[in-house]
Amino acid sequence: MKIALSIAGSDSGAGAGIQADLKTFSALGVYGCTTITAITAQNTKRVAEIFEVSPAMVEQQIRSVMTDMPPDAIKIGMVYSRQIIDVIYQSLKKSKVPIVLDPILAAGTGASLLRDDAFDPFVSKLMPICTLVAPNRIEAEKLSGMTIKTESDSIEAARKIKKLGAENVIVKGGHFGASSVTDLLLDRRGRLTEITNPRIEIKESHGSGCNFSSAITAYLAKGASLEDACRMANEYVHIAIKNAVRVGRGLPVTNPLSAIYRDASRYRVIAELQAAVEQVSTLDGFYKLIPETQTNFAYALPDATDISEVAGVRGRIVRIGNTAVPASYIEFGASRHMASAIIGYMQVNPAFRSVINIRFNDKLVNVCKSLFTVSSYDRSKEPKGIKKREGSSVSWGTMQALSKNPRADIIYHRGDIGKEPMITVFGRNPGEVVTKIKAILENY
Ligand code: PXL
Repeated sequence: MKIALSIAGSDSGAGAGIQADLKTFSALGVYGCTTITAITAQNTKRVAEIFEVSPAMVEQQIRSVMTDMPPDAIKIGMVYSRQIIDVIYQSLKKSKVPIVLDPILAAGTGASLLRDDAFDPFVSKLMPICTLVAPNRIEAEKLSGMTIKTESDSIEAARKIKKLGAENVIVKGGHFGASSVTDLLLDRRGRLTEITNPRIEIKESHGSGCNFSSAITAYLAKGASLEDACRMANEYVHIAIKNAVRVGRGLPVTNPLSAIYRDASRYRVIAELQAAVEQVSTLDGFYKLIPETQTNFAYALPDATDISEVAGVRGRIVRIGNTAVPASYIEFGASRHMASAIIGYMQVNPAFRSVINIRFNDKLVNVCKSLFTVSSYDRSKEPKGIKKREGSSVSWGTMQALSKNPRADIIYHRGDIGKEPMITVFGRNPGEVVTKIKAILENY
């Protein structure tokens, strides 16, 4: 396993600093080691106190790691004092692995995280030993000694910062207020690369800078090129900011683990649905329940609000003679109508995340009524505005039926001009839906 070392401060609120770095390293699959330079007492609103770790102890931590578990890349975050800068410089000046320097000057909530008398040694000692320095606009202004208002100012500042000794510079675009965020990378050969992402509409989030520099470090540890590492880190932080959490009353905190949670739930959703589609398709006589427009079976991610967050069968489960056959594979976004039904359902009851549609007839409705809680809606009563939006009819209808009976796990409608009548069977998960279908078939 590749190893990354973070030399940084501790944040008791765990949004930034060492805690953010460890979360990021772990999420990206590298083994994270740490050297703590200072302990901050802080929350999402403010830094209450800073305790400096002794330079000798900082040196010992670095040595302990380096002599036994040599890192593949190193990140330097909050360094706080000139004495600590000195021991970091002495410890790393002969290092052969990439060093990413995050020039932490102040916390997002305001407090200074670098003593005034440490700024000059920060520049003269740490910049020349780093592979990449990653300032935000405010830090780039301080390092370059110029005001940055436009993108060409950023380029000029990056050139000035490079002259201070940094091999490569990336000026982060987060603090510009434009509709997109462009990070500007100036590499060792003087080549400029722009990395752009849409801006996310949240005020400011605590930890994003630490997540970004530690993500670059993790990717470099895994052997990525500098440009690739910056691109992947940019995308990674974009997701972490998008999923920022309000855990305190101050700034929202970025969520660097959200990408792995998301991937894990996507995998579980696909695997469970795949198994259930196989089960339902091979149930004796299931083909008899398939309507003219065929069947789809959907399973939503927790908190899904969009069709792209609901998995379904691409091409539906189709009737071929006396068999039911999934036309293709399971895919997110594959089912429009059933995705829309479950999204509507989840707005009333988020615990139910799966749905299948079967044919409508009065006998089937009576079987359903004898086994489950059934409600219905009248598709011809749908307001015109909703009808026009593709796929939104079903979510409107589902919510109508639930407003009549919020406990309904089966909902039907009798169709409309050009619309086939339909029964939809809901469950907490696809397994539960299959159990219901089985019971319906046994009584049909
Ligand atoms: O976000 C910069 C930062 C880095 N390191 C520590 C911090 C902060 C911001 O608060 O506390 C320890």
